[in-house]
Amino acid sequence: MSTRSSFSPVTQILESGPASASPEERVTEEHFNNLHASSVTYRDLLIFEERLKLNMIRLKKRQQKYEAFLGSLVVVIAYCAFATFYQPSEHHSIIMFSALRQPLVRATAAKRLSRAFSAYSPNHNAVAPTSPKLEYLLTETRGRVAVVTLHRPKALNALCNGLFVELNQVLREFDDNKDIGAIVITGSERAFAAGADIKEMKDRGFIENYAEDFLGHWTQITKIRKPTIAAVNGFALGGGCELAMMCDIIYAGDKAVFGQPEIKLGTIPGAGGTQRLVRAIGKSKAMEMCLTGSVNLTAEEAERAGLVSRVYPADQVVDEAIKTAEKIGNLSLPIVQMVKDAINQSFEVPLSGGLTFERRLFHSTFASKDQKEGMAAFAEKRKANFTHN
Ligand code: CO8
Repeated sequence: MSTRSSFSPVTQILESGPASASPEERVTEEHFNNLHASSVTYRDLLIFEERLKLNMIRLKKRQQKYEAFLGSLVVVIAYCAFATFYQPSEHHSIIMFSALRQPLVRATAAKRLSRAFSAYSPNHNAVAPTSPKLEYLLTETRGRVAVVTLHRPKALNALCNGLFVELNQVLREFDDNKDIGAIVITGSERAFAAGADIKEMKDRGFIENYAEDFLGHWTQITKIRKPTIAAVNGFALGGGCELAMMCDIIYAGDKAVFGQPEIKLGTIPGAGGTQRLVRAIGKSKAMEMCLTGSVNLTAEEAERAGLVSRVYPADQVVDEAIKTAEKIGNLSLPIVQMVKDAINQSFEVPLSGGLTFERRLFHSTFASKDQKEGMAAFAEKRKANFTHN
């Protein structure tokens, strides 16, 4: 993600110059508003966060300066009041000047004063509550495309429970969001995901796994009704390979590696490695990968075998996935969902049942406004304007 080359106007604003005090460089309400714009990238958010931190430091320094000034004023006023009633000696003057040199005294005096005033001033600094922060994911939207980045760099995006809980949550949110038409899931250049978190699960027992349906919530991804595209760079091992296979389309960076090494840990794939992989690449290759745990597929091999639909240079794969997601996202959403349903049905039922299911859905598309619009646009030689109805 960090290598994406196209930066939005927000990035350009935020990147212009050092974090000094000039008004154009400060984070303003306009920048916040821009952050909702479709052109915002993950990089924008990182820069934005950085700029916010710098602004906070600057504000803190300014606050300290004001406090010091106010504190000095309090000390001088107190000294003047004292001098009005008593004859100040040289000793008193020395005490006052040394008090002025102590930031703590000045700040305390200022705080007392400001606390006294604050009871009368409006609460203009109140900030609206923000949504809870994601610990393991980064998310962004580009037009009708949502991009979810697995972000647990120190553990090669190992899929710990917390990561999957967050993933399910954000995918559900994007699935419910009518402004989103397709979702891209990606990781880092080094790892899409190096599998389930081995350290987290190593001491678990059978009874608790069975009783709690351990990792059963992973399958929620397959319930997402909008198209999902996995943009895979680096390791996609074990649960990482299975996560990619739960997506509708897989694009791979040229250095991607797909594997099912579970057998080397004394266990077996548990989220589709022995099922989806067979359907994707056939029995012999799937057996070889799962039985040895060490025969992995390179990106090119994965493409040849049909696991991956396209391979791109590592730094382009996310952009290419987003482009495809944009294409899909601009088509009629209900019709897109019908295609997804029909293709997924082919994994579940015999051919005759699948064909009947497909024909019924085909018939039903004629009840949609988008079918009327799509066919009218073709007849009138213009671009269709789908309204997702
Ligand atoms: N779990 C936990 N931590 C991991 C994992 C993982 N799967 N993979 C990597 N890490 C951590 C390492 O422990 C290391 O952490 P630290 O620095 O604290 O020691 C850090 O990531 C970097 O890893 P390495 O130093 O090992 O990096 P290398 O470049 O030397 O090696 C590899 C990279 C080859 C990817 C290596 O890390 C590796 O072999 N990882 C394990 C791969 C694996 O076996 N995956 C399968 C896991 S089991 C699984 O996925 C079952 C899924 C079942 C789903 C069931 C759903 C119902």
